[in-house]
Amino acid sequence: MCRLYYFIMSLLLNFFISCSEPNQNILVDKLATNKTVALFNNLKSISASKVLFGHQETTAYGIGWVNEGGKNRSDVKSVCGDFPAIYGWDLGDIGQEKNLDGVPFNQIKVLIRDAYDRGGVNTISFHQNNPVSGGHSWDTTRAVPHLLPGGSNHVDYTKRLNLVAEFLKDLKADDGSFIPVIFRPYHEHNGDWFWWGKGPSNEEDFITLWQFTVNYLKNKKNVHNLLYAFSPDRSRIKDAANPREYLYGYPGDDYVDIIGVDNYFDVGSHWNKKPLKEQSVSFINSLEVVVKLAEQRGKIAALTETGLDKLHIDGWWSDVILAGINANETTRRIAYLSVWRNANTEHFFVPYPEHKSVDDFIKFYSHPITIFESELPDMYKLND
Ligand code: BMA
Repeated sequence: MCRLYYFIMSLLLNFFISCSEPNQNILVDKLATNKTVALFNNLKSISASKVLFGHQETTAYGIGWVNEGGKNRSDVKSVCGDFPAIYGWDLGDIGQEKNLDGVPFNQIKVLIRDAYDRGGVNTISFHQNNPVSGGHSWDTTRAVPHLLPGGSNHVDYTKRLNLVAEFLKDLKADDGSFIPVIFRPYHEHNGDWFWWGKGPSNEEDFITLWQFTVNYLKNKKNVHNLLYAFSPDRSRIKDAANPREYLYGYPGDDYVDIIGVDNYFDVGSHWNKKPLKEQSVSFINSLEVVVKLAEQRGKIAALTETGLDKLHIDGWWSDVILAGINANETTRRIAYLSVWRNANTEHFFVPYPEHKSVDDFIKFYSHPITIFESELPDMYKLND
């Protein structure tokens, strides 16, 4: 009995010592750069009490303007005076001059670096063209098995990954170090709308593709500035409170740093026929589930995409999004939320000057739980 007691105590003690050891690299990439490890640690510690706000392609264009180089502008900054803390980008159409939304890749590199220099955090998604048909991401021609080792398009796929690696390794800070990036390559994979999704691909092949991609980037191409984010889509999860459904296609703890969810569905989407009050319960459930799944695995939880296109619900920032993330001790522990792009007046997710939701957005911005760029601590410093 006594020996068992000491055995259990020593196990517990070792567990607590290993948890408190500073700067342990528990990332997917054991060779991740110090700044990448620091970004993970800082996101984790900040998530205990704050939520970072993000916006897709925020400094590339907005309503009524397109950045052609020079001073950074952002609709977020125009309405609240601060940049978002998280900057979303996309590598769709890599190999061409501009990405799928018309932003030149060379400009994306500059804007990523500008964001980093100001202390912001960059995340990159990949609306990747269908490598088999040559169509866009939404072309569901069967592709995934052909990209795997031995498949007819495998070599082409590695060539595409070489372009991705080249892009990521071009992201250099003034001191010559690589700029860390949250990479989110195959998002919403439990939906059937992308060629890598459920239906066009089976789960096993999807997992093999994810694992191959991660191993190729880090082991073959020596890309060591990435945190890997996994993000199923809430609309294809029947029960928002059921953790098992979020893990469809989960490639394993060795392949994921950030467990997220894309949730437009519970925040006023026209696809969701339930009243907003009921949606809000599911929204809270979805945040609770990702926080728990992430914490059980030592990962970071995030609301990797959300938003209300055209912001047509009055008070949406306070009553829907803020109310959800600030609902309880658990929901507050998501590290960040990111909303989609401001393409034009028919497709936008943050207010622009004079839009009717500006005041409400400022309430969201001013709330103590939300963090914008100027409030960030040094996200790239290793603390001991
Ligand atoms: C979608 C829309 C499209 C865009 C795509 C990739 O949600 O915004 O217009 O091309 O994302 O950014």
